[in-house]
Amino acid sequence: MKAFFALSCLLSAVQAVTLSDCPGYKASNVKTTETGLTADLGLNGATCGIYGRDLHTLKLVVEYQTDKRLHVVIQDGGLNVFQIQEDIIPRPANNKAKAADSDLEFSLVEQPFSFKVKRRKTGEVLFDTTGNKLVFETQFLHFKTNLPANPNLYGLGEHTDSFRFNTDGSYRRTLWNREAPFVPRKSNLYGSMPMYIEHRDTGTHGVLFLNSNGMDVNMTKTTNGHSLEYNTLGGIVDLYFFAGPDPTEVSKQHAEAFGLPAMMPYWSLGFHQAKYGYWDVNMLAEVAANYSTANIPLEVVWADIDYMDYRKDFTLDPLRFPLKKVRELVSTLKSRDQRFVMMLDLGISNKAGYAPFTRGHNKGVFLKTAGGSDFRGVQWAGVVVWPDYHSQEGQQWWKDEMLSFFNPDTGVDVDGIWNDMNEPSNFCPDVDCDPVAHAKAANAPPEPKNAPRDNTGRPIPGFPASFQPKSSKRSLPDEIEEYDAHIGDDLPLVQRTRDLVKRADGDKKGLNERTNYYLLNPFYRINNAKGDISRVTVYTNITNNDGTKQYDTHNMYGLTMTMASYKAMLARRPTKRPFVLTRSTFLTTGVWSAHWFGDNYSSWDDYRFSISQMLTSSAVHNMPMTGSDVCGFNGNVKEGMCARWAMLSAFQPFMRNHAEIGAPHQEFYLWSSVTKSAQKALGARYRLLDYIYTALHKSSTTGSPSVYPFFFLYPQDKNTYAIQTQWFLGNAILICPVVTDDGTSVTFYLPDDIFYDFWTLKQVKGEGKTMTLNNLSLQDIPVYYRGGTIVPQRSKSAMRTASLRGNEFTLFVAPGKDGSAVGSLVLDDGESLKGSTSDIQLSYKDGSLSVTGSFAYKSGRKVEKIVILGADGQKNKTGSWSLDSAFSVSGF
Ligand code: MIG
Repeated sequence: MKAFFALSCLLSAVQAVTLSDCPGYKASNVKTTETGLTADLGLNGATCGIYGRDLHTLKLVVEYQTDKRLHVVIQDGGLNVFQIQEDIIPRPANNKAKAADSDLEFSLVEQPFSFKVKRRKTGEVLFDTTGNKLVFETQFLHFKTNLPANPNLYGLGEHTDSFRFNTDGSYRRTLWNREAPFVPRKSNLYGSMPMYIEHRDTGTHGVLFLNSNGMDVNMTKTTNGHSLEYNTLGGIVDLYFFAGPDPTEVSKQHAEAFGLPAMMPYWSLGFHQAKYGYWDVNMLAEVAANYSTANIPLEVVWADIDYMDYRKDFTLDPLRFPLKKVRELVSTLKSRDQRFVMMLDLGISNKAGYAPFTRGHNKGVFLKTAGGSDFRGVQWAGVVVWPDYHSQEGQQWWKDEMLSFFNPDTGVDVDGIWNDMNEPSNFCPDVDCDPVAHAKAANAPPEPKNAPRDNTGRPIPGFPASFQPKSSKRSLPDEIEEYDAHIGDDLPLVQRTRDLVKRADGDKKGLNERTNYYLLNPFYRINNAKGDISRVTVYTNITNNDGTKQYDTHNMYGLTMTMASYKAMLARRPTKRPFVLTRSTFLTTGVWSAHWFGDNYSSWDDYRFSISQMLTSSAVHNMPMTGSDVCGFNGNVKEGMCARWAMLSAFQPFMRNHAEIGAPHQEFYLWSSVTKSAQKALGARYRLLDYIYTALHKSSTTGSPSVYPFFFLYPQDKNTYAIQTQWFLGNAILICPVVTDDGTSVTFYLPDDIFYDFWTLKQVKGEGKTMTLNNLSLQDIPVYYRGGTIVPQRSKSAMRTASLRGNEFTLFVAPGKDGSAVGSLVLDDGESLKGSTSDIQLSYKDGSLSVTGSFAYKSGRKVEKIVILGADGQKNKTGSWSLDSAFSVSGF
């Protein structure tokens, strides 16, 4: 008997279950109402058991939440399976639209259960699980939709693959946040965005999968189409369909449901400079002064972890960044109309005597092991513990520490916060890693150097005496020793043997089976580039304060840190817009912060990815304020590349030059060609600053993108669907940078429409084909006004955004094919959360310009020139038209 039992186990172990063996569910008790539908889904005794225990009884809930938004949920009957906490991602209200009024239509087949989402009017199928059985297990969820052949799909970030997914063979996206230096291709990166849009010439729709569990999304060619398959490590089926049909409408519907992006302060659109390895406070002053000397606008100076005492958050290195002098730096920057942003890492040192740790520990705000002790890992501060933002106390502790360290009267009066390492990244790689031994082996944290580094000996104009050099010698070697606790990227995957014995029953019992072992080693393995899901991060068996597991919430760690930082910044300056920059992201991150794409490389590939990443982020993921590290973070940038990158990045929403500690300095002023490129590009950027600001304002009030992919504006033109090296900043300015390695020419697409060269103002007729420009110097970047738009600009640029705000405006009118044009301009004080706003509409037709709208904010600014672009040159009028009220000008 024993032998027989063992044998049968063995047999079932070798007979691998495949997804097609799974029975699927049967729908019963289908109840249709005017505004939705409910049904029971059951396995009726059958099992699949492919990667765990099946849940036998599920509930389907379908809600026509608005005319344009459909919500489809499949959850366990007992509601024991993890669902994203409502305080992290509040759910959209169900406005209970009538099914009959909805643009979308849900239908189902009872057995095996499948469903379709169609466009009601045309019957066009958008999502269709026919023939693909649902699998819903304790640690595995599988569903799959059939798509047309070669679909145009975008999103499912964060990735450095093509903007439009490759449909040649099979393509996989894995969503599991991880530190991803060098932003590798075909890999999971720092953020997870289970949201895609699909574009067809008949319309665009969006599908948001509200699920934070690790997952693989596979796109595969089928006999007559494609399929998109979700395999997750858990959670429920929670789908939001956005009907569009215009692509911009999808963005707006996404934001309407899950939150409008945070409005950025005006100053944050200025140019930012950072470097890992700004070794002391003098160096920050020196960099700021050098920018002034070089006549390149610099708005914000950033301090990386260099400022910290032994890399501990909420501390200053007493020798290199003494408080008194940092305060002096901040007040000097302020007097120069410049700003200061500082980094906060996630991991908190647990060193005895480190007060933020002691306070947090006493309040119990750190993640705990099952035994109740603080769970430890390794980050820049050495052995660290992990703030648990899933508790009120955790958030309160974070806020208190920020309020006290960044206290303007006694601490550092910072303007913005930079959140790093929040994937979370743990240098202690495996579950048997001993953090103490590991931190020791990695020699973490590094000893600060014995003495403050002196500066170069050149005077630092504009900074107080204490910043001026005392000797002409540097007191430290130029080589800065690197603390490298990173572990190799390519460690082999640990092979494990598993018995794939079929499991008979699930539900509550199965959930209880999510034991320590299975939380670390789920049967289904996602394609995490780091291997096991707990590698190089907080272990997935750790329980959060609210009882949820890191297994389920891992992908939201960065989001919770960002929310907490936003709230703390708000508490510091309750009337001002917080500025937070985060590395790790999840759905809704844009509601709180700006985002950069992590540790790219000074390569032409990465230069090009900076465009596609920005497009995905702005147009699909509801994060309008993004930008890659300008000139590349890792590696040694060459002059020509940095010049091109300066030009390109001036037309992305967030513009920050940043480099790695081991990389040579790459401030724009270090090369004469880059200086010239930066001066020209920043001149244009600052003149356009209010236009960019207006685009971001529209994002934060309507959900429209800040950066438009080509097809958003030409949805019928198939040539535009894959374009990823050109973009529209706002909806009026087209950028076509040089994108070939060390190139001096660019071949780019212009649709059948009217354009005007931004630099020469000459009309260019697009013909629905590519054109090539040659002999482009390092200061040349083709930029065009799109016909049909009006672009308000400051007549003159400035070295600071504060002085820019005093400059008057010129309106550039770019008539479209029908001779008319429209635009808008938002004016406010640039920093208040709730202040008066002027939302000004500009329109031009038949030789007359009219300026209307609301004028609640009194800027005192005027339009001093109106330029009407045309085929035969421009028509100009100069005058003095106040922007504090409506006006019109005719006779052009
Ligand atoms: O493990 O703080 O992406 O911007 O300069 C590297 C040092 C830690 C990674 C960030 C980068 C930052 C660096 N950080």
